[in-house]
Amino acid sequence: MIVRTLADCEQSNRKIVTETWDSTRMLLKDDKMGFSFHITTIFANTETHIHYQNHLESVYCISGNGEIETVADGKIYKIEAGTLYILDKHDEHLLRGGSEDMKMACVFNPPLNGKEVHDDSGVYPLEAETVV
Ligand code: 9YT
Repeated sequence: MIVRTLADCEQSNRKIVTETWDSTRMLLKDDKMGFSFHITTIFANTETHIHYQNHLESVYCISGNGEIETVADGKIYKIEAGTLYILDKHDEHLLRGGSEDMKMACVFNPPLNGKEVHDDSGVYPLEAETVV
C-alpha cells in the first residue's frame, strides 16, 4: 500500500504552479494504478483554455466557485462545492475561477507522468517528464 499526505506532496516536486492554477499530483503513472489523482486550485478571476485530447479527466469541486464553458456549443455550467464535471468527450473548454479560488480533486486516464502543463492549444502531451 502507498500512503501520502497533501501537506507532504505540496512540499515536493509533485506541486506544479502556473499563472492560473496550481496542482499537487498525489498519484501518478509510476504508481501503476491506471489513473492519476491531483488536488488542483483554480485561481479566482482567471480563465484557462483546456483541451485534453490525449486524456479523459473528471473534476470534483471541493470548495470555491467558478464556471466551465464548452467551446463547441458555448454552454456555460456553474461550478460550486459538490459539482462534478466529466470530460467524457475530450471536450475543449474554458475553465474560469469565480470570486474565490476553487479547490478541485481531479482524476486523469491515462495517468499523468507529473510535469505536464498545457501547451498553446490547451493540450497535455502523452509523454511528459516524470516526477522523481
Ligand atoms: C481542472 C483542471 O484541469 N485544471 C488544470 C490542472 C489539472 N487539474 C492538473 O494538471 O492537475
